[in-house]
Amino acid sequence: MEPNTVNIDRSGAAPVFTFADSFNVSTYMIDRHLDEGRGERLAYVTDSGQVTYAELAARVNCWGQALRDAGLAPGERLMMVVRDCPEFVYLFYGAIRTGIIPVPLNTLLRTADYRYMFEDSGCSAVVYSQEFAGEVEPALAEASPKPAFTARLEGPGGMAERVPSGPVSIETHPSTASADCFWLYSSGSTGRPKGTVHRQRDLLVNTVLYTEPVMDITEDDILFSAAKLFFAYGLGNSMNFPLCYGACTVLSDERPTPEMTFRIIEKFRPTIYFGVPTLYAAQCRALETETPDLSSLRACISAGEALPSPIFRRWKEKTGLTLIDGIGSTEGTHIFISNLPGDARPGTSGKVLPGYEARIVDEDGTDVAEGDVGRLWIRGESVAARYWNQPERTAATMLGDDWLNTGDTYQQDENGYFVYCGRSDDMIKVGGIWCSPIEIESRLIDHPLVLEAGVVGREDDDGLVKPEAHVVLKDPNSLPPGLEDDLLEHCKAGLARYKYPRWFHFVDDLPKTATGKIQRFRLRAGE
Ligand code: 3UK
Repeated sequence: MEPNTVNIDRSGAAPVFTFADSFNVSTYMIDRHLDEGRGERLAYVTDSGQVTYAELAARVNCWGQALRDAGLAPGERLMMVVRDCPEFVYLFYGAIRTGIIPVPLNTLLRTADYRYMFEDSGCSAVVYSQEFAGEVEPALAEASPKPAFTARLEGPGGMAERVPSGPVSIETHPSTASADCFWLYSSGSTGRPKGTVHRQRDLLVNTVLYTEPVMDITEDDILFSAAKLFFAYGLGNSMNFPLCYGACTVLSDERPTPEMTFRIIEKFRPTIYFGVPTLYAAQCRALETETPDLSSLRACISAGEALPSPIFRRWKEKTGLTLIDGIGSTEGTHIFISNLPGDARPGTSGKVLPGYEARIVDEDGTDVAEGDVGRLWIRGESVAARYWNQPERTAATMLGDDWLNTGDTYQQDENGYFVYCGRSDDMIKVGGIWCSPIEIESRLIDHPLVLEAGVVGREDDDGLVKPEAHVVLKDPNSLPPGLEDDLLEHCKAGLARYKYPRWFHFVDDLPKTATGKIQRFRLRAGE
């Protein structure tokens, strides 16, 4: 086989992938479109401009060259704290082109989070959008050791200025389908985030296995994801899915709100839209008084947290469109269990996509009886290889033979649809983004009047989970007026914005184990 090619046999029940011995995924996702005559078609559109596939391919080479010129070598990590813009894609694929490992980071994090990730990854470079300088630059100042190369994306001396302007021809770094390609950081309930190491093949395999049965993207589609590129969900939606089929993507760095999404949909007329349940709920509320033109949409996807069936119904009522809920994860690359158009069952995550396998098991890893609740394991060729430098957590999650312990509990209903029953750890998903209860509790305990705190997820009126805090005061006999507002401000100031508790309860003590660990399951049960 020609280097950097893949043969995808779609004749059987599930696609079968055969990769060339030498395989770098950037050729398939970027340059192939020129060979297939799509050079003049649009790859990206934004409020300020557009990029064709020919321009995209040229810029990926230029940005790859700029990374090389900055002294980065194959295998070294490039941390990206970058807003949604075409340069994100130039950096990501420019790095892969040259064998550098791109690591997109959540742009909503705080200095301490960034410092940890810069140190943990042993990265050689950090590139960041200037709007995140306030959190990233102090992290760089504190980090030890320091990355050798740092640059803002925009502005004087920024990365965009270092990129050669003329066409460059650059050798594609020889890699293999199972070699390290990119990382994403994934949060855990205990301990710090984990660098999740993905292979060259993962993003391509996942794109084919998920999107072909669910939305069958063609080069005539226009995609729009409210979830940003830094999130594994958005990374597929706005980058790997369209680039796999030569489709067009709308990018915006604006905060996703109902108004923003409606404006973008009316202006750019996307055919496929990706959101999270929290946003769909807000959009449904906005649709009670507004009537935006959503007629361009043919598919609406939901993921990141469980989709409550009332929101599925409201969206259908208001727009006539069926929400397609599917469960994916950073470790799985993207969605592996999904509903299908024409076969969407509200209140479930759907069925296993062909090419993936799923098991629901008990604590010993034995399959539970049909219909029983257990832990969800999935298997497929897009599952991450390992966590960076965390052999114990790798062993507990990547079980070998491409099996992944998702950390979720599920059961199958009588028709085989997978029904989400919560996490098997204490982690909370808020608007599709992780919150560790321990992190929120630690912040609360930092307050001078707080003795201890227990945080759990609780459903709001829409059935969406938000953090709820149970707080024990140092002086249980005095509850100063305004303390709740004070704690709220304290949390908002010290945590990523979405992590603040929506409810506070002042209690005399917290349920604990004999060894003093908070029993969050008892708090959840309302004890
Ligand atoms: C939860 C869901 C119920 C579940 C993601 C789509 O969310 C993504 O990745 P993360 O690593 O989190 C994974 C965890 O989130 N979850 C996600 N989707 C659903 N729970 N129903 C759902 N539909 O706990 C899972 O283990 O942040 C989502 C595509 C790519 C992704 N990375």
